[in-house]
Amino acid sequence: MHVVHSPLHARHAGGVELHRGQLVPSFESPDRIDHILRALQAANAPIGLPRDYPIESLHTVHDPAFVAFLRTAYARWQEEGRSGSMLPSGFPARSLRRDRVPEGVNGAMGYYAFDAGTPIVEGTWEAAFASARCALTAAHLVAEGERAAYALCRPPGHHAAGSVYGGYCYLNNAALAAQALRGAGFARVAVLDIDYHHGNGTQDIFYARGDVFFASLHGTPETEYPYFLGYADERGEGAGEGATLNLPLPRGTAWAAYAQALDVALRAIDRFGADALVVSLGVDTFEDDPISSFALGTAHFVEMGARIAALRRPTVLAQEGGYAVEAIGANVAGVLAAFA
Ligand code: SP5
Ligand code: ZN
Repeated sequence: MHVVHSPLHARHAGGVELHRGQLVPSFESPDRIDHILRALQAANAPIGLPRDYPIESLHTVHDPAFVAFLRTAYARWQEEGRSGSMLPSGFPARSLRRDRVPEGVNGAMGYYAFDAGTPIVEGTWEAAFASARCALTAAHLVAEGERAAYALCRPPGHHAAGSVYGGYCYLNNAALAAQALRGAGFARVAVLDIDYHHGNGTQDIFYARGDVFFASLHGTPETEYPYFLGYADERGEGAGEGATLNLPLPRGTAWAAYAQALDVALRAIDRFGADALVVSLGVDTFEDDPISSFALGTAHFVEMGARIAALRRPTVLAQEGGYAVEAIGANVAGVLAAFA
C-alpha cells in the first residue's frame, strides 16, 4: 500500500502546550513520524512524496480567511517582536462575542483557535500545508484505482474545522481527503474516526451533509478532550440528519467493548452505502498513551485493521494522534497490515 510522507513535517517543532497548568513540550512531537516511518520501511511499504497542490485546494473545506491567517500568523507574531510558541490567551466564549475578527494577532488567534494546546511556531504553516498535500495525494491515488493509500500526516487534522484550529490540528487532512474523493466522483464517502479524541472538526465540516457519513469511536466527552462535541445524541442536521454517528466510550475501555462499538460503526457505514472510506487513524487508544485512557494492546490494532479492511471499500487512511512514541510504529503498521 502506498505511503505518502513529507519531510516538511519536521518544520513544526519545538512548540509548547498548556497541560495541567504548566507549559510543557508538545506531546505531538516530530519523532512520532520517525518511528512510524521506520516501522513502515521494515514492512517494505513503498513511500512517496506528496504531489504539489495550490493553496486554493484547501478552500474545498476551509475558509480562505482562516487559511490566510494560518499562513501569515507567525510572521505577524514576529513583527510584534515575539518568538517561541504562539498560544492564545482569550477566546470568543458563547455569550461574549459578535462574529468579528480583531485586527491584532492575539485577538485573531483567539478567534480562530479553540484551545491553548496547539502552538503555532515558525514552520507550522509549511508542515500543515505539506500534511494536507499528503492527504490529498492519498485521496487521488485511491481515485486513480489504488485499493488503499496511507497519508502519514503530521500535524494531524481531525480537530480542525472550516475556520477553527485546535487539538494539535490546523488543517483537516481527513476532511480534505473525503472532499477530494467526492470531487473525483465517489458519490457517498464515509469517514471513520478511530482516534481516542472525538473528531469535532470533521463532524462540524460535514454535519449538515448527507453525502459524507461521519462515524467516530472516542473517549466520552463527559470527561475527555475535546469535551463539547461527540455525544451520542449528535446525529447530523438537515440533509445530514442521520449521517453522523458518535460512539462515546468510558475511560478504561478495553478491546471487547471497543470491538463491539467498531462493528456498530462498520455496519452503519456499510448500510450508508459508502463508495469510499477515509479513516482518521489515531492510535492514542493504546494502553500506554500518555494523554489518553483506553486499554488497547498492540495486537488489537492488527484486528482493528482487519475489520476495517473487510468493508472492502477504496480507502484513504490519514494519520491522526498517538503519543506513546516507542509503540506508535508497531501500532500503525498493525492497522495497515490488512491493507498491504
Ligand atoms: C490529534 C489529537 O490526538 N489531538 C489531541 C489533543 C489533546 N490535547 C489536549 C489533551 C488534554 C488531555 N488531558 C490530559 C489528561 C491526562 N490524563
Ligand atoms: Zn487523539
